[in-house]
Amino acid sequence: MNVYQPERIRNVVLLGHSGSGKTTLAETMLFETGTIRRRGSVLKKTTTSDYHEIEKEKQKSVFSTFLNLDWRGDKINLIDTPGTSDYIGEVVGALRVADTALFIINAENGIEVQTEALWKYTEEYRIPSLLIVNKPDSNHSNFQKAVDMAKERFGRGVVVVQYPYSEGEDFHAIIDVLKMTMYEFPEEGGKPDKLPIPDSHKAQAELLHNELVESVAENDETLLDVYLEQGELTESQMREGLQLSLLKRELFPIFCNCAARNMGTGRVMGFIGNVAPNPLEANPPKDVNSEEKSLNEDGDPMMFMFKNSAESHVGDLLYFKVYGGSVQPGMDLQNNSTGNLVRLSSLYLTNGEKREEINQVKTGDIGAAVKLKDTGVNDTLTAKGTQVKLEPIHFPTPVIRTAVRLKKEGDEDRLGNALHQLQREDLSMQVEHSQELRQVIIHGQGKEHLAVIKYELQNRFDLDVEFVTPRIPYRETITKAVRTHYKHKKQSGGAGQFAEVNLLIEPLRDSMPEHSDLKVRDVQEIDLDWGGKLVFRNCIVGGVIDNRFIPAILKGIMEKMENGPMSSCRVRDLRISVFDGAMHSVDSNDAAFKSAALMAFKKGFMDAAPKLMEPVYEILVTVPAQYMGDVMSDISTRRGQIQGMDAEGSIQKIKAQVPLEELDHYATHLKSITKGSASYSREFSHYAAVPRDRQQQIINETMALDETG
Ligand SMILES: Nc1nc2c(ncn2[C@@H]2O[C@H](COP(=O)(O)OP(=O)(O)OP(=O)(O)O)[C@@H](O)[C@H]2O)c(=O)[nH]1
Ligand SMILES: [Mg+2]
Repeated sequence: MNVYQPERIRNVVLLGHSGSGKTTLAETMLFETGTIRRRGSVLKKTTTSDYHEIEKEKQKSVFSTFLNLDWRGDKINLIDTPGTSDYIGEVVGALRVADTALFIINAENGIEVQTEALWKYTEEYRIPSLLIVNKPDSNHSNFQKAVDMAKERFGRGVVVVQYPYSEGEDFHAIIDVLKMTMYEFPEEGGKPDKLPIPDSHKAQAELLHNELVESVAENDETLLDVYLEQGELTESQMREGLQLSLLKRELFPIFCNCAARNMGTGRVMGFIGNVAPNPLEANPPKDVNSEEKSLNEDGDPMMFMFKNSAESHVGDLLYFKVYGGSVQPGMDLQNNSTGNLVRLSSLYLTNGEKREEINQVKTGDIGAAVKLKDTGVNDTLTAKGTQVKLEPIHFPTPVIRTAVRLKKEGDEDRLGNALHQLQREDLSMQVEHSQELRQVIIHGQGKEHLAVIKYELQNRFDLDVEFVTPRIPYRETITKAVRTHYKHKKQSGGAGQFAEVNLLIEPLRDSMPEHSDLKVRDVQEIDLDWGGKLVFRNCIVGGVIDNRFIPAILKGIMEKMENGPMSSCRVRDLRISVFDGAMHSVDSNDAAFKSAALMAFKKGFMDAAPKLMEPVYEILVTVPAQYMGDVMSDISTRRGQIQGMDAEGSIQKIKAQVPLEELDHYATHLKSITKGSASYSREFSHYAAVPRDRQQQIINETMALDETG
């Protein structure tokens, strides 16, 4: 493989709803460019792109795959992404380094849900986008419907460049209204014959041609003048105009392809080479301060790590894009996340599973590296002394959680290591080792995402695991103030133990009453690790308890707060004042005061009308208007409270607060009641009292868990 100049590189990401034909199209492109000799298929599990076992099993993509091909001297780095929304983490990394997006639309269904969601990402990332309508050979193909839907959803910028001569089984030719040519394909696909547009299609082709030329002219004043004067634009003027309006996301050309029959990819690759931006022309990346960083091919080397896909026998395989200079094996670069120097060892170009070693990667190009010490996704590596850090990829926050249970004891360390590795590879998942809940909890993007994680744990890491319902981090607090007292006295043989403590325990509020009989000598405001506060006050007068025992008293209280008196849940939001007690000159010590305080607190807490609190999340549901009613009534059955609504075209946004307990299978349920068209995000909001009838039930459940462990 040659080393390419930035001008000859095109970084292209394939996007679209699952099943639209991205992997098939990628395979066809690899075949057409001679990169592979035999064209594999998704159904036969033989594509270059879906090479992971789980992808073969599911017959769909789960991971983003990096391919590279040469089309007439242009190097196309093609990234095939999964179209299932659960695997969005794989897509956002790819979007970060792509300079052009190719949306694949299934001609049977038009614009589908995930395609719309991905479109929003390309808007946000400002990625020039083309659309390819695929599967025109299907008996259910409806090209015009796909075009109409695209115009409706993505705006007037959508323009037809190609359309099928006929649809269904008979499909064999594409009419190109930019070149004003018909491409007719041999039965086995491949290189088409270029023919004049048949009379029966002339009027339609002329109409679309004029629409296209007008759209290009409209977006550029100089071209508009030429067009108005001459009534036409030359091929090079069209190219120039298309290039500009593509980059500015003013135009979104539509092509037609039949990936399965290998018809039409050549023209699309040609268009990418001629019109799509090279990395130097593309919208530049930003650094962590949101400043744009233009690419300097003659400058110092700079590379950004955007994906980690550990491969067997090599360990972490880190994919990178070069944003300045060029990088070579043996170079020492500075990792600006850690400050450490990192030596580059072997560098590769990849075509799915196949890796080819390369001795240089230039500005704008994408490669993969192994054995990079302490380096991971989102790190920027630069020449020594250069401090640039590119903006990290923002992975979506998880919407679903599960607890992992090992079926065999003794595998805990192996599980910990496996999850650590999986997390290095997938930043859209989060792992929480919850001491509080005594569970390892995995947070992910959906049921299928969690299923892939389970598959990896079982098959790649050989761990016998099951996924179980995660516990809820309830909290305990009190609703009234009490004074409590405990005397700890023990006589065992020689030395005894003695301590006596009086506490005032109050619910913590914004404005608290003062007590005329208490003299506050010292206040500690403690932010609890598990949220909420403890205000701890020393109100001892006359030295009835020595100052040196006060920390032991606090320790005793804190110990019980971590393991609440009512249901072993964490306790929060209290004000506790030590106001009296007694000590003994010989028998009092820290241990005695700690025990006395713990017991006093435990007893007082239970007398102070304790209550259980549950975590409440704020959710934001995005849903097409027609499902709005269903989603709202579902939220109310989940004890949810609607906070607000907002409309964005035909899409509604619902904000609500829902207890975590009610969100356990929400992601899956929401999809099922909206035919996959709704999505949601969530974030912790606050703790609220558990309904009375649930409280005792939860206490019984957690107590039972305590016994079984
Ligand atoms: N009739 C017809 N079927 C096609 C065409 N292209 C792809 N398919 C079929 O559509 C199905 C899905 O194709 P894929 O290439 O796996 O789709 P994808 O977009 O990669 O799907 P995800 O990986 O799930 O995102 C497969 O069964 C393909 O054989 C086409 O041009 N015509
Ligand atoms: Mg695929």
